[in-house]
Amino acid sequence: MTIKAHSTLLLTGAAGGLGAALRDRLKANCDMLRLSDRQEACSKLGPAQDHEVIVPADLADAVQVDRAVQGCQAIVHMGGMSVEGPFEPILQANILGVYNLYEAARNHRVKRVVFASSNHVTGFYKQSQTLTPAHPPRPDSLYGVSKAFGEDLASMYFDRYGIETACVRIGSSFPEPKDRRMLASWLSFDDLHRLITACLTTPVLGHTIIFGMSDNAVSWYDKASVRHVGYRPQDTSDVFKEAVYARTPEPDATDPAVQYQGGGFLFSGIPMTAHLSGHNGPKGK
Ligand code: NAI
Ligand code: 15L
Repeated sequence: MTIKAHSTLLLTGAAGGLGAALRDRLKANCDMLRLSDRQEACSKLGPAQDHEVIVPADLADAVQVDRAVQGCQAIVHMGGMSVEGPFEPILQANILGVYNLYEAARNHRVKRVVFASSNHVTGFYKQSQTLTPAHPPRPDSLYGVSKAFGEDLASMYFDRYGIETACVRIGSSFPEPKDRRMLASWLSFDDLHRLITACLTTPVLGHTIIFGMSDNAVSWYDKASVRHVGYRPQDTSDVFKEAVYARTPEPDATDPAVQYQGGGFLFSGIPMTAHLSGHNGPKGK
């Protein structure tokens, strides 16, 4: 299968954790990989290597984003605030930022985007539930809301302008699961690349929502719902289970961070209030 579906591919958030993991892997998907991040973060990238060009851009700056997008055929959009925090930076990077990105994509006739959405779009579902993309969003944080906004914006740009997007609700993509929750949400870097490759190469993508996970034994998502793009995960968190159990305490089943899919994001950022009876917060809060 040819995976070099686009000659110039833009990777935003290139200096971040997933950007670093994808940098070498995505070179197989294009002739020229354009790496972008904020100016100050671009120093982490070092010099551009073969088949790379570095174009700094703050997502909140429409002119800079337009320049980064010009001449690209597809975008892997990893840039933005990746955790919960104050509203202003989320507004700038994730809401204004994703709008600027799609406006630039429209302006330069980019055909396809892989958007790093997040499991926190549906973080207020219980871990006992199995979700499909048809479940409505239940964001657990301002961060989750900003990702839901990006998904809806992508839908509008598909319906109005035909720009195809895979909104990949990434679970927890790290070298290995850090805790028991991540045994369900883990996505290996290789599977992330497999999933992005599938989204970039499938003949018809449309606007689609995909839960991005490895083939973990425990899953909160219907595994069949990712098959339409041709993604077949090859890794599993199961190989880490014993080690994770050994180094982490028995979870408190009454703790909402254990009951809900969003885990600790339920209690980060804006305060949880008493009206959420039954959501009493972690012990001591
Ligand atoms: P990260 O925080 O390591 O990287 C994000 C990058 O975006 C950083 O290099 C940062 O400088 C850049 N960025 C932030 N604000 C920006 C702005 N205004 N303009 C330009 N660039 C800006 O995050 P990570 O882990 O690499 O995640 C990448 C993407 O995947 C993020 O969008 C995150 O929300 C999403 N995601 C990641 C998950 C994970 O497990 N790593 C899980 C779910 C979603
Ligand atoms: C995310 O959306 C974050 O970007 C990442 O840092 C992890 O915290 C992940 O979700 C998670 O839920 O584990």
